[in-house]
Amino acid sequence: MNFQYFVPNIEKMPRRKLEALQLKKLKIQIDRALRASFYKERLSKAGITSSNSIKSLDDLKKIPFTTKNDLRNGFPFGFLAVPKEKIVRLHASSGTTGIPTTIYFSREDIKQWAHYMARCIYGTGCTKSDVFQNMITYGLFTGGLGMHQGGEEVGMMVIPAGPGNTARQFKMMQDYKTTVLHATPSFLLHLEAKMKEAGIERESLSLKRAFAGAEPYSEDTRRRIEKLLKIDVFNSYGLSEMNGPGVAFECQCKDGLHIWEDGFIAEIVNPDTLEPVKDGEIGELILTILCREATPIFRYRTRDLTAFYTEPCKCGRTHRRLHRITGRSDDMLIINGVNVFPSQIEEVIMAMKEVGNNYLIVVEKDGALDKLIIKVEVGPDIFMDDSRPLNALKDKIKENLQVSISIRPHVELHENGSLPVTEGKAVRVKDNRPKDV
Ligand code: DLL
Repeated sequence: MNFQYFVPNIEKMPRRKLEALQLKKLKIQIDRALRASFYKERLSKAGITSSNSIKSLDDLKKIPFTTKNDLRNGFPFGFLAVPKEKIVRLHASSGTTGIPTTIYFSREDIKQWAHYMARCIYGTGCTKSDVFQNMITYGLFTGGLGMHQGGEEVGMMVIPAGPGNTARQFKMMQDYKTTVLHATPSFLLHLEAKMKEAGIERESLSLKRAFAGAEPYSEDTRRRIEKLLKIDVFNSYGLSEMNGPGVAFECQCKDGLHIWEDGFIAEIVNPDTLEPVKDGEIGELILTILCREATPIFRYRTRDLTAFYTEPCKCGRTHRRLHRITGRSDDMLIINGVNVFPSQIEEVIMAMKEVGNNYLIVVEKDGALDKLIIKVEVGPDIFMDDSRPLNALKDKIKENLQVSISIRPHVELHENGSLPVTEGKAVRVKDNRPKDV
């Protein structure tokens, strides 16, 4: 196979040199972070008052982990390490408390992000001759703009399609002769089903590849999409706290995701003891970003479970590979690529006085897509035989939830006291999606 490299001298850098580069960049990040109020306090407490306190990569361990809660507590500007005038963009994701985790970018940060993203895209075999239909959400979510700017950096023609409306997506694929797609794996499967329904011949399209990420999926799902759509599918991993997509990506070998170690320091720890696991063992991924000046973050607890590969990759890249994410160490649900914490749903439902004390969150597959169903008990004063107030209540629950979690769920109302009550810890979530990861 003829492997493609965007920057071969970095992508194939000997490990010793790569680690020296990481140390150099880590020291720069420390000096930057000391300008942010959150880290000024956190680092000083850990005895780190300047980059001189960091002598080796091992010294990173002196810094405590950073959590999503820390980011919220630092909202809105506690993590900001540059003057506000240097910020050119922000991205944010919602969370358990309604306080968004917000990441700020300088002009240089956006350039860096586009660069890492371009490496990912080029490494799958794409070139400037490709036509890239970006079918993921734009806006505060990082998937749209993140991938978009990477595609432009490679020189591909980027179609900022956004998600949904499959008929329009097919039209664009035909009109512009799209060769590369980006979507969640569930949307790619949905697309295939719609293609059949619409009677579109696969041969009328020019598709070659797709990038699929933002939610967990199995090797079987990848194969299924590849077979049905007759394309190569590459796994793409990232999270908004670490820019978004562009953290780790599969190369042409499609065997594990290379994590760009000149841009990120990756550790994998046992989520209970927080001690490092051996290479090859599954644990929680911890990430430190080295390629962003405006919002430095050290040792972020991603909650994603994965393992390092022990063998080097056939492609010759020296940056280590991660196994496909196998799950999370917290209760976050990912529904059609959107992150949802059960506590967000609870907060909305329990704030409504017409609602009773019990509810159940059910997630199912509806074709290829995920379906969120909220079963809610009505309050004791509401009668189940009067449909008008019931319908109004259903709509109100849907609307309030849409505002909070960006998903309009299906809502089922149940008589007061009729939903099952478990002894001991309440079971509030039933995730009925097949566990094939
Ligand atoms: O999902 C960024 C992204 C956009 C990645 C487009 C890839 C493609 P968040 O909304 O902050 O950011 O969600 C991050 O999604 O911690 C994982 O739990 C999950 N996730 C992302 N990619 C994958 C993947 C974006 N390839 C959270 N496999 C992460 C499994 C993934 N889970």
